[in-house]
Amino acid sequence: MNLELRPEEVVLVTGIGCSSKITDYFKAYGFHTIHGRPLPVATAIKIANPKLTVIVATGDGDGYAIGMGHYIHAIRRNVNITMVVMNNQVYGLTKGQYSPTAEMGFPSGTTPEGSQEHPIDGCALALTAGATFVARSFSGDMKETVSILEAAIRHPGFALVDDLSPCVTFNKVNTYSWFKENIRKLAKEEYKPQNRAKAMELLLNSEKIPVGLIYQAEEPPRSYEELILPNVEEPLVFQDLSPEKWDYETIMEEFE
Ligand SMILES: Cc1ncc(C[n+]2csc(CCOP(=O)(O)OP(=O)(O)O)c2C)c(N)n1
Ligand SMILES: [Mg+2]
Repeated sequence: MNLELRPEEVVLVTGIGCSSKITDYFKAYGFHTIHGRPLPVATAIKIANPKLTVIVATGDGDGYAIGMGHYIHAIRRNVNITMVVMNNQVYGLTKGQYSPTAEMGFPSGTTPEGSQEHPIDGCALALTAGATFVARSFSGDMKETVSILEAAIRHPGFALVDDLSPCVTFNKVNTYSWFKENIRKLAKEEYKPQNRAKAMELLLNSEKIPVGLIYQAEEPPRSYEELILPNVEEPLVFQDLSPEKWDYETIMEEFE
């Protein structure tokens, strides 16, 4: 990647899962949190020090099942972080139970006769919650994945990358060769990702799974930390937030 970021400028925040173990292999700050909770921790880190590049790495179970409440709300808050969901359509760490992205009919330990639940699409949910950057990558295409991750990290606002990452141990249906047959790489000449409604239509109506940049707002609004912090140029710890600086009279005028 060409981001020219030093390890001490980056924090990787993960939950629990095979995917979330990535903090152990990543040369930067890492916070391996608890199941489904990397987003609130990442939000707090970004607010405490907006100069840091904060990346959440998670799984489809961690991010879209137990973490789903945080998902929608972190997106609508538009915290300037990148979330990468390693979507293998199973709970890999706990030995292959079906997840919210598992296809209808998917056989697993907890669904021996096939899942009878409809899968969710993390990209479509992110679009409806107001995300200003939504992409889908395929881990079998390293070059494209790297370029999508780079664009996501550069994006000023919440960025989602749903990375199709086959689990070679517990998902014998959605394999690398299955994806090669079933994805459609978005060509820059034929698809323009600046329209939210068109992006939704693409996700809902494509026969094959669209892979690439699905939506990016041309003029993203100010991020959550820019809206709530007096100064995003230095960490909160160096800012003078002492009560004597507060202007009580102006604050009280609101309640008169
Ligand atoms: C509160 C809580 N509930 C359940 C678990 C058990 N558990 C650990 S990882 C996991 C699912 C992981 O799936 P995913 O996020 O898709 O990661 P993967 O291993 O597939 O990469 C579950 C249910 C837990 N650790 N904590
Ligand atoms: Mg998983």
